[in-house]
Amino acid sequence: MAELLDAPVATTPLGKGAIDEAHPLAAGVMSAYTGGEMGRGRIANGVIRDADVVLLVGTKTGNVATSNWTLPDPSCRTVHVDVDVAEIGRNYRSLGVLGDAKLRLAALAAGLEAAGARPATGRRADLARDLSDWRARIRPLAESSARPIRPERVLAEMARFVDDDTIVCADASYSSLWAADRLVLRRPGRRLISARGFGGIGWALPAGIGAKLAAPDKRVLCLTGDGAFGFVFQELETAARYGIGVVVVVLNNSTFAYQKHAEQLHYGRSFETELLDVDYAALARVLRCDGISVSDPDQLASALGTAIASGRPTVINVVIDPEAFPRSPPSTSSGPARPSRSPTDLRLPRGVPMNALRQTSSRTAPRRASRPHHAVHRHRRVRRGGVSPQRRLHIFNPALEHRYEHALEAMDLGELRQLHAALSPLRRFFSEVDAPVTLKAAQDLVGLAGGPVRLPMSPMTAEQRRRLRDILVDLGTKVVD
Ligand SMILES: Cc1ncc(C[n+]2csc(CCOP(=O)(O)OP(=O)(O)O)c2C)c(N)n1
Ligand SMILES: [Mg+2]
Repeated sequence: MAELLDAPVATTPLGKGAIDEAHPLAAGVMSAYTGGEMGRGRIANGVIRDADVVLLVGTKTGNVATSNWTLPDPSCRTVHVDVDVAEIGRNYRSLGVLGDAKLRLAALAAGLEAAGARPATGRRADLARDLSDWRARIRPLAESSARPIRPERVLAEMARFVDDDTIVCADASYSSLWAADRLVLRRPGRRLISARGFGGIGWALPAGIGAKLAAPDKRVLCLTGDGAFGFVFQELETAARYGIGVVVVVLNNSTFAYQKHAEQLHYGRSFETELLDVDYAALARVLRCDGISVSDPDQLASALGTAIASGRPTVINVVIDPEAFPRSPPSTSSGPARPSRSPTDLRLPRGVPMNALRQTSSRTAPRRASRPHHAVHRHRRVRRGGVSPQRRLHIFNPALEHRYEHALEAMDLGELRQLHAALSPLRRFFSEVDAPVTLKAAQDLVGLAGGPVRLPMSPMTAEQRRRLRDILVDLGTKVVD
């Protein structure tokens, strides 16, 4: 069907492998996680963002895959093919096609063909150009000789060993983000298994052992962080005891890095996220497996080759750069720049005409340079005072929002810390009126489209309302009826 229409195909992280990822119409893995500055997912996200119609196939349209329900844009027309009726229309108002994806796609393709559908021209060329631009952009990192080793280089080396029969088990945290974005699965099929959903760390090794037992003839590679591996490395003894030949690549940055970055992002600092530089290859040998430690990127290929050829359970401990991560903000599911679907229950100052607000729609427009003010549209919910429930307010703060977007895009933690600090007068104020707010709530209040917020407010005095208004005005928040 994609070929019939010349329509690019993006997959979700869990849908990776639904099509040959080297196909000229394969746009890669869309998501909040893969769409960072250097991600191939940026191409996939762009394809979905720019589409006028999106065909959703067998997807639960979760927050990660859809970048918090901004991709596709909710105003974009969608057709949703799914075997589960509950999925259709759950997050996107779609034209539903209930049934088995394979059968329904075949029927749709036949219908389109009969209706004389012709391929759009130029889509393949656009994708090819985007892909080659992206390759050129990441080449310095993918080929980097830096020490400590860049994870982009590890993934590039690993990708060479991922053939059509390889199963890759990627742990939660950055490992699964790297794997989803950088490995190219040719033969369609689900061969990247990752701990999405709950994202519990310590997953890759047990999953790899299970995969190898289920498919002994397949090559099984596990990709894990050092912190995650610390949860489960004792299972190496199990692998040795049963002779289960999994190869575990440990991206060892001596850090719970994702956790560290998430804490810095949300709280401005992190706690207990540094680890010692443990050599997990030595540990593997103690647990009766093989172990190879690599700190020179040029030895990655031979280490992988040796481990795979041996057929023995082997750990490759790769000393990677602790400052390197896939440039997209960790845990965007709770990050500051995201839409909200829950009501904001909040009483705000008179004058700035905000009383109790219910957020009915939010920032759903995709990030485009040409996008107008991302005003947050809110319906006023009357509590008292007889204000029309139909009245709409727009609260926005383009200057701060611009800075936030930029800082998130670049993962500029210093700038994010400063932005968080800028919100502290607001948070102090709410503490004083005995209604402490979270950072996210404060972001929402100043006109950044924050996540779900519920603020139980005690009534404010006129003086308090005035102070709150001054703080908001100082922060550059604009409120328009
Ligand atoms: C069971 C469980 N505990 C805690 C977390 C929270 N968490 C998410 S990522 C992460 C850090 C993982 O560190 P590591 O495995 O070294 O990977 P890195 O981020 O350094 O690549 C933690 C603690 C989780 N997802 N699952
Ligand atoms: Mg780590």
